[in-house]
Amino acid sequence: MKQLQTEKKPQWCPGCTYFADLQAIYKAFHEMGFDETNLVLIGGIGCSGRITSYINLYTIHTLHGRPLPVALGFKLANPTLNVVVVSGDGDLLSIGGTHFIHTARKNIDLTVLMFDNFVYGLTKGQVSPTSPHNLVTSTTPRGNVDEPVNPVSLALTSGATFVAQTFALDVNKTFNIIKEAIRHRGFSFVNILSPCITYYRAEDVKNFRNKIRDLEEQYLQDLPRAIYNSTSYPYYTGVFYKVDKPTFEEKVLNGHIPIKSELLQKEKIKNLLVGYS
Ligand SMILES: Cc1ncc(C[n+]2csc(CCOP(=O)(O)OP(=O)(O)O)c2C)c(N)n1
Ligand code: SF4
Repeated sequence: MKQLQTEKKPQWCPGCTYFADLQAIYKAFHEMGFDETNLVLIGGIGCSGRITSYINLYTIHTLHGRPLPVALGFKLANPTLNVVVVSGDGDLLSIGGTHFIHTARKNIDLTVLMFDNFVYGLTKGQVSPTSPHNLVTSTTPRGNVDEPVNPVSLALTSGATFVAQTFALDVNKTFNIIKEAIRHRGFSFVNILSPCITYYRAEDVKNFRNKIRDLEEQYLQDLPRAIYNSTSYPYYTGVFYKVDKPTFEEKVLNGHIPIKSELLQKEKIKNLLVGYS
């Protein structure tokens, strides 16, 4: 697993829940045998997107809100690649919100791991689309007047074919769900509840475990039931929905691989990148 770690020390606040998310990702990538030839990791902009600097694979730190179009480009150029996106609730549901809906709707074979910390962390705690109603933030000093977006409901109603939710500090559960999400053929979304310990109400973070309960779902193909479960509070963690449907790239590429297979060899990829470092 050490080989997956870069020399950079994560620039996150001490005790940030993202450290737990990163551990789960390291474990999943290690167990699934990912290296430079079979996985690309795309990050958005935010504390969450910084993860691209901490994983020793080919990664791209994109523009704010745009990790999904970049991921789509990779997947269409080379559908044999595993393409994983990691970003925050602001990046994916605010500035990148329409990309989220349309990428899910097209059932593109990507895995999106959203670090849901309920605020904009990097820019110092502004309100985000998942901030709870009444939350006091730097931009809502008298409390958030809006109702939050429910990321699990949004993914389900947008057409995602694998939808799950976990809690950052349950590293093993997150690890297992990440593996399942990556193995799923189609758009998979995992909302990792990762409260920001610096800008989210501190008492909430300490008590967060009381706000979750396990979802022992047996009816994974029942969309109305999954949507109903997604609205429950305390939050359910587990897999809400999982169905098999043709992916966008299967439909448009019909088995054609635009990038020739010899380019997938490790040494050749390295040669290709000489000059771009
Ligand atoms: C086009 C553009 N608008 C705004 C910003 C400033 N900005 C950087 S990160 C960010 C929000 C980050 O919040 P989130 O996606 O929830 O990630 P977190 O830092 O909480 O992990 C914003 C507004 C930017 N970099 N680019
Ligand atoms: S601001 Fe919040 S999300 Fe960002 S590193 Fe600090 S604790 Fe983590």
